[in-house]
Amino acid sequence: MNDKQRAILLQSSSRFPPPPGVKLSYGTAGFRADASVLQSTVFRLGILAALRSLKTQSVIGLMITASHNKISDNGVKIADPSGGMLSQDWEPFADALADAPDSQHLLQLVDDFVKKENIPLEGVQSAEISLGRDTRPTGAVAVDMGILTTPQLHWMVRARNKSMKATELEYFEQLSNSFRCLIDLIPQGSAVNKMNNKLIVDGANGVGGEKLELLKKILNGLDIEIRNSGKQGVLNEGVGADYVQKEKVVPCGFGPADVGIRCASLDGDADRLVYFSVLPNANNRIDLVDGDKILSLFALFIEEQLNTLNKRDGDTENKCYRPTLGVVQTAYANGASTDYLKHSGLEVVFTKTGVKYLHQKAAEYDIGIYFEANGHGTILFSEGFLHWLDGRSSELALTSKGSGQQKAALRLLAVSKLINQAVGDALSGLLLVEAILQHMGWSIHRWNDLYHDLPSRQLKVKVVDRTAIVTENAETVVVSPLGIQEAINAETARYPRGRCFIRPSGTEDVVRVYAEATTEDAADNLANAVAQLVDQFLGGGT
Ligand code: G16
Repeated sequence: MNDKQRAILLQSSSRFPPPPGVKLSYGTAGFRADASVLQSTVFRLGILAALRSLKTQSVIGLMITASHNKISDNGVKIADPSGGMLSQDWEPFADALADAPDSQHLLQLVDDFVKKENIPLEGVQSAEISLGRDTRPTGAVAVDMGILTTPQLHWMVRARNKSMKATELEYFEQLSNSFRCLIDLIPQGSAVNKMNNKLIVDGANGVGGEKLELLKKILNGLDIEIRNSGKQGVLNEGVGADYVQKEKVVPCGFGPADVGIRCASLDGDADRLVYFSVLPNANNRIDLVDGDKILSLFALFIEEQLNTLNKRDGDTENKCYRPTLGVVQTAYANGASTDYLKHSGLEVVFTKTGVKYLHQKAAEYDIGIYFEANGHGTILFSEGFLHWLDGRSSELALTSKGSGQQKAALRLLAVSKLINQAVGDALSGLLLVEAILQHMGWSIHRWNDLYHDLPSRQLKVKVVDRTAIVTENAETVVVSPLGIQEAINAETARYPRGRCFIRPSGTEDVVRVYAEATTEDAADNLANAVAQLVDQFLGGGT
């Protein structure tokens, strides 16, 4: 298994710990017990089903039933490729999986079994499981929504739980309608026609490019060319938002012919978005417009609308409502972006890396804008503010239709529908960026000039045990191992405007090093020096 597979297995299995003191066996016809103790078993048999499917390169069945047992029981069993019962020589593995005391043992078991059985985990062929259940109340309904971007699934779950229609068509319609609304609200005489309308999108050879092709068909007002949409090329290899942001070079399929054109890059599941422009005569180097700058653009636009909406113009004070507006970043945010946002009068707060932390923090505001530098982010609107905005907008439609205030209210409502309220979404983020650039009449260069990034460098260091690193203060200070933070501080102090931190990755078996300084050489040297410190304190891994 690779690091990502291990991390996913560890993280997901820790959500379904086995109940203490319960020992289960695959038995006569699968696992069977009181339904209340079966969660971890069903989860683990799902793993077995996937492995069996990969091993046999066939469809495998998973049936949730306790057959003739009483209603409070439930069970789970496998149907083999022939349609018959699970081959008996896999039953001991099923038992061992079910009884593994914790996630680490489970991981070890799976790892050993995959090696012993020579199961291809990295092949192009993915597992296919047919899932069935009987009528027991403890059987969950699984609806396979098919191939989707991660944010589409999050959007659908949210919509479904709000009793809204939640198909891909509704998702696309909501995005295209709210985008159209923002475009229609662009003030007459804005510099819109002066900007280059063409956008080229790198789809990371993943699902995002495929979905953008579909969305594009119902969009008006955008000239989008999609490359790396997965028909050729390998997912995330030399392409995609992570590659572009970390390496700061063009993705495959882009080159000197694209100089001057606005370009964007999605990641493999389309929850990250970065923009870039190809530099002339620069050996494939790019001007990166990262998540921090997307955040800055969004914050600027939202502030502009709030200011317009709250212009007094004879209104009584109680018609003005100043929502709380907060901006959430992580330690990876470029120092120049934080300075810019603070100088613009915005409240900036920091959390640990991970969308789950940023999202939670942003939800504390009426309008919370969060972005990681890597392009993960969105804008959250509180229900209370949206309710007020809806009312205010209807009122303005009666009293001052067509006024700047009414348009500002309509723009904010459109943003709340365009931008994915469930999770960061590269497709909806891209449409909002495009709408705002048209509104401002800005080229990518004008946008990029909002502030100038401090040069930065990110490195990965392999160590024996990355969990030995314990951090505090939104991952800016290492409290264990003792002494390493002092050593990092001493190194950082050698560079003007130097800033550096280390943290254990939560998705790969590495320690991440981030450094920034006033020149590229200084940022590189600082990152390299601190990477060596990590190596000294934590020992090189294999
Ligand atoms: C995930 C998380 C992001 C995080 C990234 C890197 O992204 O959703 O919030 O920034 O991993 O995390 P780490 O530095 O801990 O490895 P993705 O795009 O892989 O889902």
